[in-house]
Amino acid sequence: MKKILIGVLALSFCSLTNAEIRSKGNFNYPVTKRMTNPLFVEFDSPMFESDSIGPLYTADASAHVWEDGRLYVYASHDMEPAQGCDRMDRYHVFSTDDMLNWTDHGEILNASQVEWGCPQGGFMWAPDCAYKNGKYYFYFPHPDDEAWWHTWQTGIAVSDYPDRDFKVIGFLEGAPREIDPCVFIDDDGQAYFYNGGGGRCFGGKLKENMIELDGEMVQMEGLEDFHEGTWIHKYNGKYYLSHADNHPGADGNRLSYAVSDSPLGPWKDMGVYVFPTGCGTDHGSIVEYKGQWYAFYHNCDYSGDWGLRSVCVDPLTIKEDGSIEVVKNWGDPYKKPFIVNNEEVIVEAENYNTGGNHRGFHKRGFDKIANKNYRKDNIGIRKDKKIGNYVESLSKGEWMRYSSEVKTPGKYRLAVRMKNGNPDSRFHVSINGIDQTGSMAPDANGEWTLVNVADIEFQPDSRYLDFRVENGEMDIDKFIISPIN
Ligand code: FUB
Repeated sequence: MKKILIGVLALSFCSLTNAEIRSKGNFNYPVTKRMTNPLFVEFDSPMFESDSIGPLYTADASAHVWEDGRLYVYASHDMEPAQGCDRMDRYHVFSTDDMLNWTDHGEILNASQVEWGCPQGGFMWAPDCAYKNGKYYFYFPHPDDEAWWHTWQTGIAVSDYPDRDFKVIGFLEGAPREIDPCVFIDDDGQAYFYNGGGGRCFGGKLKENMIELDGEMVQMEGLEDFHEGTWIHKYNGKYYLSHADNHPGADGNRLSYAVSDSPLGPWKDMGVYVFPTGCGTDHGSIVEYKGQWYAFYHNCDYSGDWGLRSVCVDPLTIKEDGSIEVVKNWGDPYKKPFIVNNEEVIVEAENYNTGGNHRGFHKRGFDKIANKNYRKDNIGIRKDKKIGNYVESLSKGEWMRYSSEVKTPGKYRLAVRMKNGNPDSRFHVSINGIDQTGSMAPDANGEWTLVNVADIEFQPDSRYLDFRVENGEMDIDKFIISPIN
């Protein structure tokens, strides 16, 4: 019965015009809001197969500056509740002319409009868009069979506009059955197509019509630890290929880049430019807008669920020698960074980093009765007569971040004063987004306890420490970092 209903719904959806789809569920587009990271969550989204509305979760941002002078973001859309990446659908387009006020232009394409698509729908993964000869070409990975993991095609939809009226015209014949399409148009007008995932990255030329390959695609050489998410940009005559690496675990992939004198390589690996965001995947794009370079990427800080991601953007610095600085997305120390210098240092939990575009602290929902006297951007801080200030009920998916300055590198012992009454509670500690402790279970005695966490190596470039709650909830008073003699 459910299948029949979905089929009927899919058919009726196919017969809707784009404008009807865009206004379905009383969503009126375009809608503009002022927002900072994580982007787009303040827009409304229909939830998966439901009339309910939730935050708009987005990933895999492809950012382009088009002829009208606006910066457009083509992103994939994580539908809530997520089931890994299976339910991703209903691409939206966003634009801005000041990087602060963002317009959601609404849905431009969904799986039910892809005639050759997999029967179960969803699986509308990381897209890209290109502009040539007055037309916008939207490339999206989508399987053509139920066995989605090895049946990817690169769908192509075309429009006269950047933000509406896209019509699917088929798929890119002869392209490897891979995810994550990316199109780069060089200064001489030649368009290049790339895709790849699971460790292999392919590239080749597109014909002038943008819908056919010009010759075979070849595997890109010289990339190190390539996972997925190819993006190409050009700077000072050099080609840059950025991509997600294979950094494992809950902390997730990093973004790395490589350079070449040619758009098809061979490439020279240049290292990481976005540390893991705690989200499993990452996928970026790099673009210059109004004289400033920007790095788009995603995290899942807002939802705490790696299947419900949010696009973020931060300024990117390309140095004189052409190398890229690591994107500073960890905020600023509340007053000053903690200094690692061969003596005991106490970091009070309530002094988590402030601001920053990816925020120094994340606790879902606002806490109205917390100790408002302590700091203006106070979230979750309580005062206890004996303990003083502490952070209360840091829960699953929540985290705190502290900037560090390392004057004497080496191994230090980390202990945390915390209170936990839940035997299922788990946490881990990361440096520069990389897990240092593995999943740890604190004492569950319900009393303030000094928990010896781990011996941690601080390097000269250890920029910040994260305390991340994986399960349960706990109160945190302070971190004690002592030299190991
Ligand atoms: O969003 C689905 C997949 O996750 C993308 O295609 C990959 O790049 C990763 O972000």
